[in-house]
Amino acid sequence: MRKTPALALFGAIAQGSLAAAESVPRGVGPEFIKYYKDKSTFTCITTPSVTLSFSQVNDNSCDCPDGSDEPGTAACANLDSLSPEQPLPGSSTGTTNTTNPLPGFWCANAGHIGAYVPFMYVNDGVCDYELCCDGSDEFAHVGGVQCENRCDAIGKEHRRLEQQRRESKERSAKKKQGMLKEARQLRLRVEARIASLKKEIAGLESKKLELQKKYEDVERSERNKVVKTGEKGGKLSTLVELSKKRVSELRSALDVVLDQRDDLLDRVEQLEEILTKFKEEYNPNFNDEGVKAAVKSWEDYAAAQADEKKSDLSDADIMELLKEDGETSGINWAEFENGDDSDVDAGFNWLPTPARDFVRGKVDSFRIWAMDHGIVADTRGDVGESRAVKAAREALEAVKNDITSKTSALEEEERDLTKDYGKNDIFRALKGKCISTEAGEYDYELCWIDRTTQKSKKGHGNTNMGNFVRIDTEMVDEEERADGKGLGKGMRMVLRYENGQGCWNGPQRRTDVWLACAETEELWRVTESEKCVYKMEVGTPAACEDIQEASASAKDEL
Ligand code: MAN
Repeated sequence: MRKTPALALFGAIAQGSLAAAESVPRGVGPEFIKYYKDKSTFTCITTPSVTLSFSQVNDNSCDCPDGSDEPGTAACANLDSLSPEQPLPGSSTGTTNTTNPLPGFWCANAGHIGAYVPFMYVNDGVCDYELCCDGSDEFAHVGGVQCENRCDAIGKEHRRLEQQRRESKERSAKKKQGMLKEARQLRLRVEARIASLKKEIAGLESKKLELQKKYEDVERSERNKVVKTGEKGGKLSTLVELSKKRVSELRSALDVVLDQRDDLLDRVEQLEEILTKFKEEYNPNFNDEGVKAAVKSWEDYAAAQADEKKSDLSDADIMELLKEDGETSGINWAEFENGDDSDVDAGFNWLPTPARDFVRGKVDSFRIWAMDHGIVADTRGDVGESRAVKAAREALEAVKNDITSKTSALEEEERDLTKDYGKNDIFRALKGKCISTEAGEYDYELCWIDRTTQKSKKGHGNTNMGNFVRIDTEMVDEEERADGKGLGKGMRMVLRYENGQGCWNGPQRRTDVWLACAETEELWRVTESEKCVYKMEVGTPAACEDIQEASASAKDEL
């Protein structure tokens, strides 16, 4: 069977039953019948100055300069627009520029679809069933050729395939609808994540301010402690424990000593009374030197006692010292034990709270100033960070880290929203998915909106063939493939993947991914059109027409 010429003459013309009518000369297509109505004369279609007798129509002799008098023979095939270019000796025009207004020999193909056959195929002894399933182009049976009418079978098969194609188109369009829905949901999810990240970051920012202040306060307060708070059972708690015990022992001892003092004071008093009485009642006329010396010593003692300054410590003071420690007296040990310990606090326990805070502030500032000016030892870095400062700092850092990671997640999501995912975001539904095929010594992989990869089957590692940059559209004009796995004709989306691995002595690899409609994602074939420039042909429902678009373009074709 002859190969179909590039310009297929399948007309989008309704079945040519009229052309088959007896009154119409053989080979006239429906839209040209009007030129052949007059049965006495025939006027050449594009050269109306030439009029012939109607008997010259289809007389196998090319009489019209435009060949329109031979719609049903190959006599004017040399004027066929499909004929190879040639100087035509003896041609009435003498040029190849004349074109036959008739597109070819009309084959009515009843039961299938009428079509034009190039004039040069008429009576050439070959059945051209692809164009002329009714075999009418071989009416002269040249060389005994008999072309039976196969239109019933061919028409049936054609309709079956058409039906199949239509159903597949519908399924693909439905899949596409599903993808669009998924893409919409994915976009909404990204938007929701952005909104919630923004909210979380705002919350974290105010928490950060709080924690920053808290950290500064704690650090400031901790800097001023004489003894830094250590771990449980560390220096301060041991010191507090020992001090408390020691103070309690000293208080008990003071109590005992106080009792002993009172006893001794009683006895001194008794003795002084005895000696006073002795001094008053002794007889100075007895010249007893021993008695005289004793009285003199007593008088000196009494005089010295009179001159001696009384102790500053009153009994009331001593009683105050003997009171148990607590919030309102002595040392408030609980403050130290609870970790809320400040050396200055202990000293100012007796002050009312506002006054104590004021004094504490002043002392703090002074101490820091003194440390800064080297007047007192700077203990800030010596002991290391206290537990309270560490906890405050770590809490602050945790929030800062959280803000950093959430901000970069937010930026990532915002970038994603501005990315080109194609019309109606359709490729969002394919994000993160990959398809592959093998060809020669490689496996090839396409990861949607990400990258293309060439993988050596011999274990030589993977080669990046390009990273996704954008979506373009380009025109293609390719023969339909029988299995439908081809680009066909029309505008097609092309996904550009660029800046892949450098080619030895050449550019960076890149891939053009051409898309055509298919029911499922499939990488049909990969070719390397020039060194390190790859072409992938891919089927996907994303490239299908929508149901409405499909029916609109079908109408256009009619
Ligand atoms: C490898 C493959 C080929 C490519 C050459 C270029 O063999 O990536 O596709 O043409 O490198 O050197």
